[in-house]
Amino acid sequence: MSNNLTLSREDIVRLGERVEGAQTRAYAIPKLTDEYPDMTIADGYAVQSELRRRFIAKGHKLVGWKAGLTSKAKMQQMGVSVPSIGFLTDRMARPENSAITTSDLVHPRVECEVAFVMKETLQGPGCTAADVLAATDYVLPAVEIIDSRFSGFKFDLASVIADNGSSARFVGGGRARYVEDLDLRTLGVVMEKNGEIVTLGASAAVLGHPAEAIAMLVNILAELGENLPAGSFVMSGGITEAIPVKPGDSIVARFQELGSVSMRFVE
Ligand code: OOG
Ligand code: MG
Repeated sequence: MSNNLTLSREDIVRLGERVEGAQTRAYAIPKLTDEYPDMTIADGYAVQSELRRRFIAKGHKLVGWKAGLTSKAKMQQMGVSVPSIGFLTDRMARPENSAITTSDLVHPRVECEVAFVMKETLQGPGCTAADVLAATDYVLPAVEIIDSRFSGFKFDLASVIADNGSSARFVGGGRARYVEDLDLRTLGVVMEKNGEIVTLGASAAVLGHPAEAIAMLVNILAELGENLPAGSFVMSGGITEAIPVKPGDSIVARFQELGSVSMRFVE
């Protein structure tokens, strides 16, 4: 990491516990930098790794990773300028067309993403978009349900990384396609909420090409001492801004060439 650790081991464990409590019991907490103003990006990842360790110790399974804050729309919406990564577990996955409960979330928002399923393990540093495409089994459309545990969805980069990039739920679906059959830069996406178009965009919004976001993720993983295993499910980052949802809302994300992903929200 370019930034050094400023937190002690005890601070990291304490903050990991605090974030886990907020995620598991769905309550908002102040951003961590209110208490630790010197927190760096490296500190954020140290807390995120502690959170991952705690979940895995409780039997959650790591199924993949996500890139976040990779599009201008997302960076502007959240007021940050550098992308980040987070982990995904089996407990976060929800089936296509399912009813997703909101009582176990703080203030959920939905965003459209291109997801990759890997057939070969990737190891950084130096991973490129071409490496990613060669290691990809297929891509599919996904909707990520993010839920910042910080009051008002207000945070800075160190805090949001510690909160695992606001990861909460995700839904993959639509049509799986091979990357060689698509131009991944130019896929259009439209999100409908209750039958009305609420946001739209094109996949190039994600660092110019979604595979660039996955390459960046693999290179950050290398800094954390991790690789991206074959079989991983990886989301490349929200293409559009994230849209708030509440019980009663139904969402359809329509992707050019990749079909659509639907879900509805209940109490
Ligand atoms: C951070 C999560 C970012 C994305 O796709 O950009 C993210 C947030 O906006 O709360 O998942
Ligand atoms: Mg996302």
